[in-house]
Amino acid sequence: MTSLPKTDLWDHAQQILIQNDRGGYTIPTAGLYPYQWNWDSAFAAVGFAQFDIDRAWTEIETLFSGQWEDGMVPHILFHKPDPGYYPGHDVWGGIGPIPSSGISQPPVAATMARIIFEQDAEAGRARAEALFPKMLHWHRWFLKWRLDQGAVCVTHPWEAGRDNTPEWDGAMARIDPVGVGEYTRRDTTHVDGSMRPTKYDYDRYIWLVQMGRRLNWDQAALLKENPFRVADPTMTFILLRAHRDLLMMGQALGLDTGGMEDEIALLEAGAQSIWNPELGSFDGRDAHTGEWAGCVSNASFLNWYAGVPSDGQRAHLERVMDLVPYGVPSHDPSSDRFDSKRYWRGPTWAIMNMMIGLGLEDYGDPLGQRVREATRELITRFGFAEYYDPTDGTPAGGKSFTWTAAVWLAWAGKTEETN
Ligand code: 9WN
Repeated sequence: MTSLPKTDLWDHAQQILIQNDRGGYTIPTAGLYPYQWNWDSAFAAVGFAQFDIDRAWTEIETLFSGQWEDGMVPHILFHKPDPGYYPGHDVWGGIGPIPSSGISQPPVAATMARIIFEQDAEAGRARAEALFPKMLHWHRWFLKWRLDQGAVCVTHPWEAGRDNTPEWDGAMARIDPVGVGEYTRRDTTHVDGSMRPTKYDYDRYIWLVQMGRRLNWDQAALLKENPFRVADPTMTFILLRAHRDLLMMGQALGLDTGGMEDEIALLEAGAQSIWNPELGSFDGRDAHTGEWAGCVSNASFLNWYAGVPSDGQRAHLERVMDLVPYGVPSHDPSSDRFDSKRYWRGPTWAIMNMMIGLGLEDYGDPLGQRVREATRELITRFGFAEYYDPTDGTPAGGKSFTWTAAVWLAWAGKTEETN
């Protein structure tokens, strides 16, 4: 495998975004993921902002065109039917203005919007102003329905965007997917099954979707019935960071930001509530049983991104980075649940690295630079894959992947001089 010159990589990354553009929204990759995904779009936007600022805003605007009346922004918008993906809108039965799923995804959008706004404060002012109340409504939907001790819970493994992380193993084991019926997966027709979640996982994913649909996605009813509710570092840290960024954007725009500081304080307390003292790490906590997941995952390292520094967490990060050449692994390589190829049970993901790295760089911590360089090397040597085996860099999952290209353009492909 030879290294590509950096200039070619820049062009290649741009081409991937342009090729995956479906007119106002970007698909993550052709074939495997033919729709608009929520957090993928937020990263796509910041990638577009590096060469087409107008298109960057449009990406986020299209995402919010699917916002539900209660404020929820779905994790998938099915703009045009596509038989290549399962489950589609016929299974989800989302109830918003655009056919959609019924769950959300980590709210990265306000953070990326703030970055774009800072680049485009004058021309982009009206667009930022129009997005602000929609983003606030969404954040408050999480605050209303998803808090446990101030930490943000996920109600489906897909909601965290880290589908099969070992953090969900305990909560998943309590689900008996009775009556789920026959269904045909499409993901394993696009990529090797050894890189994807198992049938055991999918039965539970689909069972949870069927339950949500039966309850017509009524959050109060789901709160009572849904057995899957885990206080999650991904959601907690990302919402905390997003709310800080939204507050700053609101202040810069002179908008009403009343109540936001208290909400930030609540989320800060929530972040402390997911510190597992035995593990000495931020961790998932089952909101029904109070049990810890016992996982040092790549989401555990989003604390700096959220403005929550921790020496103990830093020691874990150095440790896991020393264990594999191409970190940050999604699960601790010293754990017996580590699987270097299976999706969120080991592989390295560029977007997670970007958030971890940006957070550390905010604190002037040289470890941030180490994460950025590891990501740069990974992409330079192995291309724009969906994710990578952290033990040898093998590219895995979908190819020509939007968010990996966006990470290159907005962060990993930049040196300090080009920042
Ligand atoms: C389910 C699109 C999405 C990402 C998620 C990733 C994967 C979907 C799937 O792909 O999830 O949402 O079908 O596997 O886990 O983070 O947003 O790239």
